[in-house]
Amino acid sequence: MKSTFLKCVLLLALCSGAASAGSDDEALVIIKDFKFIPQEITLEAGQTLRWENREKRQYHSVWFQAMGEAEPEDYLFPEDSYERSFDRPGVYPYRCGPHPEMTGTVTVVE
Ligand SMILES: [Cu+2]
Repeated sequence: MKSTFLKCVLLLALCSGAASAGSDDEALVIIKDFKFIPQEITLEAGQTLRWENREKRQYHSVWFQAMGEAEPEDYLFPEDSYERSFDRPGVYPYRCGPHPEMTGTVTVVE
């Protein structure tokens, strides 16, 4: 009797964990006050990350310079967003084009 109850609790815990991971499929980075928030984010391979500019006026960009990519010509103005998915595990640092002091890191795990 008691062990059945325990199994149910365990199952519930497992299911709710899986459900929240599933519904949280799109990860989000907010750009505000010249910062990427959170500055470091961890994704699972295949997940999509979305950056949203929530400044009042300031534009920014998301530039994976360390990956050898060209600086994006399209800036993210307030209320703009940018999405990118990451298929391979690794550590991907990025920066803002116009503001070199604005940096962030995407870590992708299996
Ligand atoms: Cu910026």
